[in-house]
Amino acid sequence: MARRPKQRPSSDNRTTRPGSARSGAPGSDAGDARADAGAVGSGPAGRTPLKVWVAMGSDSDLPVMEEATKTLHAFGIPYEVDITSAHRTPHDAALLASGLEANGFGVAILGAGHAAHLAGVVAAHTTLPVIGVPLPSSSLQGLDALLSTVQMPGGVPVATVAIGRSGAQNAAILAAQILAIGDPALRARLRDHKDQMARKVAEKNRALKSVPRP
Ligand code: C2R
Repeated sequence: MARRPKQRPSSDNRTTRPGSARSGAPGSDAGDARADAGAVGSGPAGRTPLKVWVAMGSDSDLPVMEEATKTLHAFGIPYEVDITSAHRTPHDAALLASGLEANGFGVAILGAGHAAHLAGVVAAHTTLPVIGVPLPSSSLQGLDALLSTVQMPGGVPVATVAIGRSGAQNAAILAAQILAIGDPALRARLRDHKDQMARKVAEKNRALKSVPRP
């Protein structure tokens, strides 16, 4: 049984990269929204903002999971990234999951492909909300990962998003929405993000209508 660490354990395969709460990703919608909303990463009044843990089963998952870290960064949400595996480093994965709450995390995002058990195992070791991103790394294009992530038995929820990049992006937005419950500044950035998306669609519609059609 994994011990609950007081401090976050260090691990050989950890690629920790604390997200900066003070810089937005250039060119991203959320980054623009964040800039518009003013105060960045301030969190609920007087409190250190909770971090998001982004972990994945392999370094081969990183290109897709970067969609999540980019989005968190753009919203000014601090995060850390790890590679850990319920299959290949079971003790490490359990230890990291058990220590999340004590180490200042508020939400966990787990990406895995193939028979994806990582999110479920993390959910077994924490009471924090866990979001699973099924990844299309196998010959089944993520259908295997989708089913093994979403089909959790009763009592141990994993909020499962779409397969691949859009899922990784939505996992970050969902994490932001969870954290925004206690953070009005973050809620304002999410609102701006939605407004910006709506403006873009309206622009595209105007462009479509400006082209004469037979
Ligand atoms: P490699 O590319 O390292 O062979 O990994 C990873 O998420 C990756 O998509 C192939 C795939 O195996 C997945 N993996 C899991 C778990 N650990 C690794 N599904 C797990 O614990 O669930």
